[in-house]
Amino acid sequence: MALHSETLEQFLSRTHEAVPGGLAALSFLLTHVGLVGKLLSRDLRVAGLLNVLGTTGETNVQGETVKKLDEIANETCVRVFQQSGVVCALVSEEMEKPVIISNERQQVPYIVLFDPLDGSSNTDVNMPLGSIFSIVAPSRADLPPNERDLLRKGTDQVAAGYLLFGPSTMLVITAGKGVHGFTLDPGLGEYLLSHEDMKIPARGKMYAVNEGNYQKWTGEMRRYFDHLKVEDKATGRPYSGRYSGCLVADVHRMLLNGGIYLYPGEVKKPEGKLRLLYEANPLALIVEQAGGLASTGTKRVLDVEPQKLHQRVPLIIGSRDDVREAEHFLHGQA
Ligand code: AFP
Repeated sequence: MALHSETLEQFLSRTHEAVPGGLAALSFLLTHVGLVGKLLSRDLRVAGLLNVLGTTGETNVQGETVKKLDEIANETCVRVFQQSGVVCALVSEEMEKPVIISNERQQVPYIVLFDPLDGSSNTDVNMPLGSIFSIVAPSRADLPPNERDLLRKGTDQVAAGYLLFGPSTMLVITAGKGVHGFTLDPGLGEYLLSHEDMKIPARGKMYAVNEGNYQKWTGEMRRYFDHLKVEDKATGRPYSGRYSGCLVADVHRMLLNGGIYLYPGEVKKPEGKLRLLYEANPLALIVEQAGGLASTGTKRVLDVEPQKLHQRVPLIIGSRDDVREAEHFLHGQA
């Protein structure tokens, strides 16, 4: 099969060299995100044969059961980013405290906040999995990062990306100049540009939500969800339901086909389930860069001022018109 497209490295050097002073360090970091994808893809492809399925018997800072693959993915991320030489701190869903990386080199420009393995309930049943990455720059690259450097609004991100471990392994990234998708060619060991300048349709015909939570939702959320099921050809309703158990996989589908993913606040859990810093923010940046929206139901996700490292936030994300319509209901205006 001919090399029909650019590699990740070729694309980054072509698109970033135009930036005054270049973004060599950011490009270098993004290739390390790609390396994480190659390492995890290799492990996941044969997970059933490596005795890495099932749980470790531990629970993480979220109070969730830790799967063996959660731990392997986290260790892989920490090792790769520590060795990169361009990362001064790491925040992970799987680690209560941040890892501050002391570098003999003074100018260490980036902090990475990540969910090493999204969709853990899928690990043992060979369903899609993902990894999510948010990249911010510390206030000063010559001093160790402080808490203010870690608790950053989503608009402060310099880049974001996700890995999707599906039938193919994909890396989708944005550095503020559009969203670009790369597909891993395992034979070459290279990511090849397969989805340049991804744009999400203004409206879709699909929703991704855990309908089992219906009784826990607010009246406004139930009314929105019931609205999606009413027949109305002009607005493509009733929508189809697609829920994979992996946020990355569902958001990726929305990016390509349009639609909306919701993990809303509940009456007893208004903050929702998903984490702001390393799930909602990076995916919100990607979806907004592709022309979509990401809301907590009452405000733009990227404008939320973080208070705690592992804080949760309701997430309504996807096509522009779908998110706006959902907000209309959730504001109680419908
Ligand atoms: P896990 O990684 O703990 O499986 O959570 C996955 C996730 O964060 C997101 O990927 C899914 O969309 C959502 O949670 C599934 O949560 P429910 O099982 O409560 O629907």
